Amino acid sequence: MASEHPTLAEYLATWSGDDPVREAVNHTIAALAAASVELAALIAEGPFVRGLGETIGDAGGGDVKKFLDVESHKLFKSALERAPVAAMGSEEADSAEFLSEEAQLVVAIDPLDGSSNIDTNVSIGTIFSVLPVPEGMDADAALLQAGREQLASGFIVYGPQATLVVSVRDGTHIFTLDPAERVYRLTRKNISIAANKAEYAINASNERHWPEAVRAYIEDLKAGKQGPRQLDFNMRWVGSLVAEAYRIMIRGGIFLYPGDARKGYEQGRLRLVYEAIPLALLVSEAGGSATDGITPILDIKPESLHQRVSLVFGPPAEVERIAQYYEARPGDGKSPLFSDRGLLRG
Ligand code: FDP
Repeated sequence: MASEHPTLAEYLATWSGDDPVREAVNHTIAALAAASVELAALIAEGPFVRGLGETIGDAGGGDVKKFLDVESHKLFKSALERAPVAAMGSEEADSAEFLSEEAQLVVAIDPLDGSSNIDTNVSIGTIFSVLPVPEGMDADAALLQAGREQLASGFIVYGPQATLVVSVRDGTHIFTLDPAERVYRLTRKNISIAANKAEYAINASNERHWPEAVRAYIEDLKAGKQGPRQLDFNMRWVGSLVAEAYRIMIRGGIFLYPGDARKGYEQGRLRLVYEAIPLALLVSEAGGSATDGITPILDIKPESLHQRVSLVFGPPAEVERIAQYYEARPGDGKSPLFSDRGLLRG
């Protein structure tokens, strides 16, 4: 088993060698992975843990805070306190938390993604991004660098198996938790997002709020063989970003969570720093693209930790096709072109 499926530790040790920055990235990913093994065990206990999916407060912006959100945050924070990490930005905290002053890395993390699925026994996850602290830059500012600066990113899906999808910018790889030994083992190397899967993921209940570009694009997919695509498309919506992303990594398809006309959703629902940026690196290392509809996510410099963004990802040709829908309908006022770049604003 060991040679066919090297452990995450073996894989990262070979990758890092004696390079000090790589060694720091290696130790940081190892710390995150170890915490995720503990979290996977807690999630698996489900109803035996009192109040696992209980709502315990308001996370702002229409989101609720659950017991497991808070526990996950604590677990990853304590793991990162023992890693070479100067500061951590967490979806569960208002501002950056400072850890080891001298360290040269920062980590942005969504400790528990898809928390509305906790009680339903559906996959949930953790998403993380590892960034350098450039000379002369404060650690909290380092968390707001554009996604192109990432040294590594990954997500864990707590599903039928616990799986870690990770990139240290040498491709995107999948490690699966070996439950007997409580270690992640490499199960798929260098994944490549399939180009031609006729499957899309979008929360269709928001259709009436969508910008015209998205409505027109989805209409064309729904028209199937009789429509302009001359192909029947299938739809999937799990409601956990990690599960949609994992499916797309494995078999292709396209994901959209566009900004829409609802109050607070003008820039989308998903978080740029904690969700879109780490995912965009994994997608691009797997040969795909991720944009806000038009602009590559990796090119966007965040202005604040909790900033939201429209998110589209999948194979490059399909992502490009969606950009053409946005570009052809600049007058609808809700496309990223108009909300992000302010062309219609005073
Ligand atoms: P959740 O709020 O349950 O954590 O990150 C936010 C997220 O889930 C994503 O995982 C998921 O794709 C999306 O929100 C689901 O949003 P809708 O409820 O609007 O479908």
